[in-house]
Amino acid sequence: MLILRGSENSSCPPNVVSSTSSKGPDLKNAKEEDIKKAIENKDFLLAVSITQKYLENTNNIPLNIAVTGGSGVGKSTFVNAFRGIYDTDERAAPIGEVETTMTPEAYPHPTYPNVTLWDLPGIGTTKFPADQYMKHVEFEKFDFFILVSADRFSENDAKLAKEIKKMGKKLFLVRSKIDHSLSNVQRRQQTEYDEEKTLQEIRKYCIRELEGQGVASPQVFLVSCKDLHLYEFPALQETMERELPSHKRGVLILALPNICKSTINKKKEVFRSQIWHYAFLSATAAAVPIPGISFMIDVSILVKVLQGYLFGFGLDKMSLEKCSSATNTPLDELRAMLNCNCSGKVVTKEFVILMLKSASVALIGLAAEEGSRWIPFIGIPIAAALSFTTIYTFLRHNLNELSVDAENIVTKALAGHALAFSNLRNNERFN
Ligand SMILES: Nc1nc2c(ncn2[C@@H]2O[C@H](COP(=O)(O)OP(=O)(O)OP(=O)(O)O)[C@@H](O)[C@H]2O)c(=O)[nH]1
Ligand SMILES: [Mg+2]
Repeated sequence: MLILRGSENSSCPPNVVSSTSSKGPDLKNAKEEDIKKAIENKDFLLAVSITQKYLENTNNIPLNIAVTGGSGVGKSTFVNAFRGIYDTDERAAPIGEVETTMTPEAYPHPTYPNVTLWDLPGIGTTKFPADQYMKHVEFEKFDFFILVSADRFSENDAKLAKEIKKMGKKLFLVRSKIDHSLSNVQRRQQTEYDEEKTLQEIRKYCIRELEGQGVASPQVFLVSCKDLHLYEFPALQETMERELPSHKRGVLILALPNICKSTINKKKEVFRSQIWHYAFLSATAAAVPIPGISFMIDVSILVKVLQGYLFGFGLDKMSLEKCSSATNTPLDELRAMLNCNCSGKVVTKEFVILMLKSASVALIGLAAEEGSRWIPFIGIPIAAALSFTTIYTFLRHNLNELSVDAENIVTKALAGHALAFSNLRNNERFN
């Protein structure tokens, strides 16, 4: 049976990643010419298999992120927070009073296993000079480095920063535990305390230290892994996105933690840019002269892609349960905020067939309009055009609904977090 390749782990969605085009057929990497030739020769099975191969390749583009820095600065906490994993999760990098690792440890993203965060030993831990350290950790395989410090950037940090840049690798400097530093200053300064001014002073101090040690134009991001949506993690995300080559940008965006509406919107755009590929696959399959094959492919595509949306937006059952306990909101109350039929559900073939049946009337109207745009390229029977438009409009519709649900859940989570945070601050003030 022809199905799209999913994740190794059956609980994970497929890695649906990375084409940046939403304008229509541009299957350059998928050997557009080969597909056209296969279609001209009426070898639709071959066209399906080339398209599937293309999707497999683009969905598995690797992204390797190295996290390094001195001992105890919060590297493992960053690795977990970035992957949206609690420190207590069995997949978490061990935190706190553990023996510091001497070799790079790989931590795959729970939803996108092609994205790996690497917890690297700090340069001071290994006793290697900077150039040997880079060889020791096999620097070539990393797309970029994140160098973390919880206080001043040390001489070792500066040496490593210079070496990373010398090797032509991207480097992002993170000053961690900002929440902790701010609390300390607030306690000391009491009514004189000014958060913005304190943040500026910390940033200037870090930059001065780095420049003093020969690191040219350092940009430092002030981050709290306890509150990723606060301070400068969002700015760090945006800078990473900008500096990555375009074919990896979508990979990064999908792997980002859902900390604000802007992340949800970017994920929606990446998902949206991929829809026509699935619709195209469905259309080509519709032309395969084997009874039932198109339907089998359509349902398989929809199951995989909808699951991908749920996991990507944090609307799968487990993410909602986590959100419920983190925000102290009953699960039913969260569910009542969701409009899309598949939010919070386990998407199965049977479920998709039901969704298709209930959506069919609305879809047919849209199908006629959308279909006419694509028929010339596909150049195959009307059944194929209908298949294309059904998949296309069905996915567009559900993606829109799911992104609204995801925004609502993020808003709820942030409100819950703000409340917990202000209670914590009040408790600190009283103690
Ligand atoms: N308040 C606060 N605590 C943090 C933050 N990041 C890390 N921590 C705490 O700092 C301690 C050390 O964190 P780790 O993530 O284990 O640090 P590490 O750099 O991996 O440590 P080693 O692997 O031993 O080098 C833990 O108790 C974390 O909870 C943060 O942003 N804010
Ligand atoms: Mg660690």
